[in-house]
Amino acid sequence: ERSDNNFNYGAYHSLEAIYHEMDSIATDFPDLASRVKIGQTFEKRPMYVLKFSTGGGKQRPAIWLNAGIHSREWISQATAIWMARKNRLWRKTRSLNPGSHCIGTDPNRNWNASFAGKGTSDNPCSEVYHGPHANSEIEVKSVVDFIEKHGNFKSFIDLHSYSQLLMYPYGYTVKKAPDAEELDEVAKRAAKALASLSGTEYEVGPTCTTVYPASGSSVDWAYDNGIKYAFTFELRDTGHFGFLLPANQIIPTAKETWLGLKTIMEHVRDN
Ligand code: ING
Ligand code: ZN
Repeated sequence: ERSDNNFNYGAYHSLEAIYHEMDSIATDFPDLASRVKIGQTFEKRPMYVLKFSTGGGKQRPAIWLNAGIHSREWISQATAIWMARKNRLWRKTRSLNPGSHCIGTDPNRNWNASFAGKGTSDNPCSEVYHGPHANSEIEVKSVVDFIEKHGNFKSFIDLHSYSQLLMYPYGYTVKKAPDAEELDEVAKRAAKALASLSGTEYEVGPTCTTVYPASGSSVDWAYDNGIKYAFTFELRDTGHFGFLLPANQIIPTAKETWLGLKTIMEHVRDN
C-alpha cells in the first residue's frame, strides 16, 4: 500500500528524511524502484542508491544520476529526489489492492467483456491486472454508466500508443467478429487516409491477432453491447521513442490521425 508519509518537495530535508523518502518511493513502486545500500561515508553514514529497473538480465545499460557530491549544494539532492517521484511510465489506475502492496488495475482489462479471460492477470502486481470484478474501477464504471444512460452511441474509438496499428474486435478471442469484414474495410481506408499526409504507415486487423490476446477491453465491451464501430488506434511511433514520444510529434500525429478518424466518422454517419 501507498506510503503515508508527507514529504514536502518544496523544502530542504535532513539526510535521514531524504533516506526515508527514498524508502517510500521504493514502497510505492515495488515493481520499479528499490533502495540499495552501496557503502558508507567516512563518518559511517549509509550511502543509498535509488535503483529504477523493470528487471531483465543483469548489467543492463544503466544511467547514473549523482546528487549531493558537494553537501552544501542542497538544490542538487532536492532536485534528484523530486525527479525520482516523477514516475513517467505508469499504466494502471491508482486504486489500492487489499492484501497487496502493488497499486492499480489495468483499466483496459476491467470491462465486462470476457472479464478475467485470456491476456489478463489476477496478480495485482501485473501490468494487466483485471481488477477484483468488472467495472471495479471508478474510471471505467463512470464511462460505462454514461454510455449506457445515453443509449445511442454508434462508435467507440480508443486511442493508445504505441505501434501504429488500427484494430477492431475481438481482443478476447481469435474468433471473427460478425462485422469483421466491414470493420476491416473501414479501417483500411482510414489507415490509407492517415498515411496520405506524411507517409505514416499503420497496420490493420483484429486486436487478438494483430497485437495479443486481451480480455475485458473497452472496445470489446462496446462492440458486444451494440456499438458496432469499435476501433483502437495505437498511435506513433513503432518503438524508436515508444511511450516517450517527443512533444514535437504531437501536432503531426494529431493531424494525420484526424484524417483516419474522419474516414471512420463519415462511414458511421452514412451507415
Ligand atoms: N494497447 C492495448 C492494451 O490495452 C488493446 C491493446 C487494444 C487490447 C484493444 C485490447 C483491446 O493492451 C496498449 N498500448 O495499451
Ligand atoms: Zn494503452
